[in-house]
Amino acid sequence: MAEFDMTFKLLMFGDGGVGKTSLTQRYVTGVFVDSQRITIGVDFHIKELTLEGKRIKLQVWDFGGEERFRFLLPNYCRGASGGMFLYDITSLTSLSHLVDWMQIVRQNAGLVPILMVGAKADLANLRKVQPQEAIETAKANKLSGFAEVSAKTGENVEKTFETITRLMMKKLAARSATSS
Ligand code: G3D
Ligand code: MG
Repeated sequence: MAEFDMTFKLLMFGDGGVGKTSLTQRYVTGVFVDSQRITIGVDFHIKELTLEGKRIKLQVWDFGGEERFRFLLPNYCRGASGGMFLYDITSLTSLSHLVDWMQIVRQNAGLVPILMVGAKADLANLRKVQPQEAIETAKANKLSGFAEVSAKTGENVEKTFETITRLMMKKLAARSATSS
């Protein structure tokens, strides 16, 4: 049963501490792990899903967001089909770093679909970033969509990974159409 119709490489990127590892874990294993170790470099996970009748293998690449691991990023971006930029809804700084991250990702992965993802949506009482601000930033930087998620409660997690997968499928279909 190891037959897939498509394989996608999905990048999780954004500052250290915004919740990339927790979100990846929640999606891949279905649980929230309360205390995350710091990701060293990159972690790699596989999730299998079926969408629109297609069996899809999703490779989720979870980066260490720390400055000292940034030198690894260009290499890991190569061959990516899409990505999620994560910021923490309680940190304006984490949103403001979008441009730096996007520059590296665009340069090395090209014009692949990328979602703007506000993490830790359960911490609404500590909110510093309004959805509207993130949506405008996403538009200004040509991202493909926006969602808020909580790895802690599971809110919107599955749906958001499905959204990016559909966008990657669309992009792949468009590319096949122009090359044949
Ligand atoms: P990173 O991989 O982007 O560096 P992590 O981020 O997934 O390691 O998460 C950083 C911290 O934020 C962790 O707390 C983690 O538990 C917390 N966190 C992640 N996602 C959520 C969420 O959806 N809701 C809440 N409330 N917290 C979240 P620690 O205490 O381990 O530093
Ligand atoms: Mg991490």
